[in-house]
Amino acid sequence: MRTPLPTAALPNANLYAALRAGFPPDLQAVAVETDSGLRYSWQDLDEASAMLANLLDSLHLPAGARIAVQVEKSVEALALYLATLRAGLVYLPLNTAYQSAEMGYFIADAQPAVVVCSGRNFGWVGKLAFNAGTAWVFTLNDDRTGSLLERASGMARQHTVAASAPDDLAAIIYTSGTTGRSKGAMLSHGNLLSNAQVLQKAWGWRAPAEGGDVLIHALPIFHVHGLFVAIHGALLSGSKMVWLSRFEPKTALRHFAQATVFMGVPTLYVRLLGEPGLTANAVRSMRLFISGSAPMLLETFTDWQARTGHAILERYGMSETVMLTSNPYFAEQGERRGGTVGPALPGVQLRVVDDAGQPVAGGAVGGIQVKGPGVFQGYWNMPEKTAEEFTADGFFKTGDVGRVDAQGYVTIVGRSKDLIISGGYNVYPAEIEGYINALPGVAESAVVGVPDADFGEVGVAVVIAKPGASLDAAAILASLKATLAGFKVPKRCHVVAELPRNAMGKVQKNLLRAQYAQATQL
Ligand code: MLC
Ligand code: AMP
Repeated sequence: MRTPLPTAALPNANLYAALRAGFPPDLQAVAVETDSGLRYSWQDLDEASAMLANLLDSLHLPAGARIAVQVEKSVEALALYLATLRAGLVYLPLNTAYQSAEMGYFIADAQPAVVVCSGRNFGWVGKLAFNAGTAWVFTLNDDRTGSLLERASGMARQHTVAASAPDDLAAIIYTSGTTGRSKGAMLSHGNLLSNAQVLQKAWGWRAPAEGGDVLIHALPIFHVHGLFVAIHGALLSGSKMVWLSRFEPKTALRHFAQATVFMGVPTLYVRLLGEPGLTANAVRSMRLFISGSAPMLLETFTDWQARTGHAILERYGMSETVMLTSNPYFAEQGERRGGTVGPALPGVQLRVVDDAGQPVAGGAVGGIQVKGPGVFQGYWNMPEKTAEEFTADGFFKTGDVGRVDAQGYVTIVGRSKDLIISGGYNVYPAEIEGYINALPGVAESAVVGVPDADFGEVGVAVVIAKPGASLDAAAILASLKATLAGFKVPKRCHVVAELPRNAMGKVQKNLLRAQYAQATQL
């Protein structure tokens, strides 16, 4: 057996330590500029996160304690994320669209020691948290107010970064499940840092000494794309971020003139293409447009190229694995091919298997399985579910279906998991069906995804009434809207007499998808 090294001799694997090392020498330079005109220097980020980390330290939380955060996008929320890392605690971001039932589940499941919510939600979120045994509930608003900042204001501006091992948890990201129960993907400092370093190289992030990059950050900061891929990329390379509180195409377009990198889900590109001002001249300072989180239509890729002269770089990833593949950035590494997500990133092993789990030959279509340094530590509190999702030889089953060509380019052709990806948000039909089935008068329901020009895909609910009951489609949607995050609510609802079934009695969702693809609301 190897003799373990004394901890002091090991380099600190804490992600914040690596991000901090990427800050530029001039700490007075602007690190983040917001769409409301605020400017934060690198020193501001360092000090704000130190003060918040000192506040977290002062609570004497046990190792591995979760800090659950449901707040609007702000630079202070970014500082809270960094503070959680540097205090060695576990960050648990939650979509601001989640309502009481959804938040209740996450809080009960994750048992966070601290919950941070916006002041206007304190009444209901605080109640859920205190009932679940959470000791501390703070508020944080997007106008630099709230009890969290009040408490942190008295704290020291210096903080020693906690010592973390590569496998120590840094974050838990909840992803919905095919059974309707959300699962918390546990990501370690090592998972996140290794991926950030690979992407830094692959996408040619430029340090200030090399001319620097400016990232337009237009995504929400409660998912992997906006929180990890975008923020880590910018911080690790000491690049300025232009921080948009929400995506609005005209605002983003205006900022393209002073920026170099943009990241978006396909819907953002579709909406930008709707702007007549999107021209090659408008993006002349930009060097890289990245898309991911959902499939991008080839038409969007080619339209973008025609309008701007840029080939969008499409990459593929998951909450459970961080980024897995990327089209090449550097021309000498190959062309950027629309409709593909590029080859596996360095360090990622990616294989395509048939239904029996055997690797397919000759570029055939099958299930995508992956292994690599970004692959998560398992689902929070769900060891059986974790075991189910890994093969005996340690590959993670992504649930995505695709093929790999002779040059290693991966094309995603579908999903074996029953999942709708709408505007970059995942919606699991099983969860929505569960809520619909619980409504009075409903016998059964099926939710399917159909193509949508804006969101890529949207949900459609098909519902059967109990004998003698009469159902109103609009009322069903209204009930869902009162309960669930808005993006999960199907855009249309049809009340029908029966659902198509196969010989086994299983609902044939492919037939429903075809039937309702073009239908208008009933
Ligand atoms: C909002 N709505 C949506 C929706 N977003 N419906 C379906 N899908 C969505 N994505 C609802 C609203 O509740 C509202 O309902 C109505 O649609 C119109 O909203 P909107 O004003 O058009 O929406 P907007 O606020 O502009 O938001 C659209 C968006 C946003 C595309 C900007 O959805 C977004 O930021 N998406 C990015 C998601 C993301 O970051 N994903 C990364 C996941 S990480 P109503 O009824 O109130 O009118 C991941 C891993 C990886 O997947 O590889 O990156
Ligand atoms: P999430 O659970 O939110 O992390 O979503 C991960 C899923 O998003 C993946 O399993 C894919 O189905 C999908 N995804 C991410 N990037 C892409 C992409 N570039 N093209 C197609 N699907 C993608």
